[in-house]
Amino acid sequence: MVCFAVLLFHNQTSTLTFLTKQYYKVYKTSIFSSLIKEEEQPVGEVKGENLPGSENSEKSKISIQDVASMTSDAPAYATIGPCPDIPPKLVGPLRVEFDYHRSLDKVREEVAEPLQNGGRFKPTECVAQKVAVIIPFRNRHEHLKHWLYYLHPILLRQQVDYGIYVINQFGEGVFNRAKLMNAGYFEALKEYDYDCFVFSDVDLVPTDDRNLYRCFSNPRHLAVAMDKFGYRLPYNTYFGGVSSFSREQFLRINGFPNTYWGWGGEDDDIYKRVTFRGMSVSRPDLVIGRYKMVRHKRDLHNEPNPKNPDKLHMTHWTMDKDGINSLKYTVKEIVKEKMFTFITVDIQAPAS
Ligand SMILES: [Mn+2]
Repeated sequence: MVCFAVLLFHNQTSTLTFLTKQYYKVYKTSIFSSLIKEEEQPVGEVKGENLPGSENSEKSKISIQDVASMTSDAPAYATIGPCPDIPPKLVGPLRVEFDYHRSLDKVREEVAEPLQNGGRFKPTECVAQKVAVIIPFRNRHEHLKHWLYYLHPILLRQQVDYGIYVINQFGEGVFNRAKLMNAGYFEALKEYDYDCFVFSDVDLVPTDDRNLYRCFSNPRHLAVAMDKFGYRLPYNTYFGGVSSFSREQFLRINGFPNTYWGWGGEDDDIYKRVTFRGMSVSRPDLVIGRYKMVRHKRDLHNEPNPKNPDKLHMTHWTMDKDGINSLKYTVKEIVKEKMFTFITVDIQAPAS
């Protein structure tokens, strides 16, 4: 059944791939040209997206000669094509174990060699999506080392032009996951022209490298089958753990809410933003979308906030005012490690 679905998907998208390849060479700064098209159609029309048959797809009908002449000033783009939709070096299911003897030094020895400082990597064999991986963080160094140990090799095999941004909440005030992710979006963009943003909890490791850390034609929820929920969604509209947004998709929902202090609710708010803006949620299947979570006690200063569930009734009215257009934070420190960029931000957290 899975094979059949893959074949079907492949057939449907093969002509489109050809068109978008040419399009990519000509309009190489366009982000949508490098988004992975899916079998499902978006609920609403995504502005600027060049789906086959749309008026804009006329732009794609450009001859090879035109492409060559238009890109003659950029030989790097003219000689290598976009990375394939299905990366060739994937291995599928992975064995993931959180060995507490694993040290950060040992992880660095094993996985850091191909990386640029700050946890950066760019494939040389093809033009990849530019992906910023944003990790909201505080006092979870133990988890981060496991995350880095597994994710760097996976991201290398997935052929992404990526950077790892650990966004560390300054101080001991109440934690705010979504506001940290908003700050991470801005901080990553200060550094590189990213066109895709993967937001991941630090304790979640995918156990199948076919779960692509990229952007798709709709916002994507990646953590669909976590071990702690018995390898299925806890509820249909669950959007927690790991997700990806193209820059356009993120802007379209005004980013994430800044006002969910403490544990809970912000992921449901984000899901609502996506549907209120006429987009649907893309997901891998329950086999590819498996995750292991590092077991841990609940964090200090991140108690479930009883006010958060009530706020969800207001998302429709508040999302245009509460988001990246109202975000306020200050950067306290930026530290470049070999395997990640560690950015400490003051998000004006209330005392707990
Ligand atoms: Mn957790």
